[in-house]
Amino acid sequence: MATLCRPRCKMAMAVLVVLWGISTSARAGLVEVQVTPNPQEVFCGADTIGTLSIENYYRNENFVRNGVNWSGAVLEAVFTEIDGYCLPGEHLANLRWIQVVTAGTNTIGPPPYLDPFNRDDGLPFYWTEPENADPTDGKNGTRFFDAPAQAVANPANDITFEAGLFCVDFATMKMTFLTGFEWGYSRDDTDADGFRDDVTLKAFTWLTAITNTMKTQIESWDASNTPPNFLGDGTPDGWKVVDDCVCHCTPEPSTLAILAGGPGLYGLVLCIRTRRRRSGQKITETSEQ
Ligand SMILES: [Ca+2]
Ligand SMILES: [Ca+2]
Ligand SMILES: [Ca+2]
Repeated sequence: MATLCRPRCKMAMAVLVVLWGISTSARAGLVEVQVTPNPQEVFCGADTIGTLSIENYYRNENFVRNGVNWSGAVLEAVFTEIDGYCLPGEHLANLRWIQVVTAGTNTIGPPPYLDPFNRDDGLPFYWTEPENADPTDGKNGTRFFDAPAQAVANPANDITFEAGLFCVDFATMKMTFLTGFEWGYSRDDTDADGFRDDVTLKAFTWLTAITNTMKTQIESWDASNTPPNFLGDGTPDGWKVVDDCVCHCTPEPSTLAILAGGPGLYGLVLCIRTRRRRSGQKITETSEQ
């Protein structure tokens, strides 16, 4: 197996794109390119459901890892649910991130592909389910963080990403695109000091609708539940991108504990939800990226 994929493995090693330590937002609040607007409003159908803020987008040059110098970029985006979209005691429960590597040179795989190229589960999402739920990683889908980089001794490279925030209905395998953006960087020896450590960030572009590239990657996603590679069985798994909003609100864990103690309270919550929906305070959906 290792011998069969030798040439590709060699290239992959040379151009390794890493998901860097998630707690590495060492320079929080640094955005080195123009991001307008920031934050961006997020809609699902006609509902404004929150905002997405680009908290970090910067060059990450010459950091040392395992005794080797690396260069790359850092991007962090944070979704904040708007007050009043979900009822008090509830939160948006089914947010997921998807990232596509859309173009580049010396990337770990041939673009376009869903990130991570080396699959860590059978789902098309950027975070694994445990990562998505982790308060230090995906924060229930409200946080996207990536810090791709390569050793400065590697060949020059260039990479373009599209990241998208979705609501996902696992029962029907439908997902709604909420918002997204394009970003990326190139790494070369622009100062001619002999090290390919000089990073140039790509422009940041909001995506107000899902691109065909991302949609195709999602709808053709073919995986198995078999580790370590989760390779497919030749048939798309059936994920569909839909315009109808599939976002839903779920009681916070603390609220669930209260509800478990009293059916009367649960009835009250249901009653409030119905009344607010009928009054039109909750609207419906749009999709974008
Ligand atoms: Ca995945
Ligand atoms: Ca250099
Ligand atoms: Ca399949």
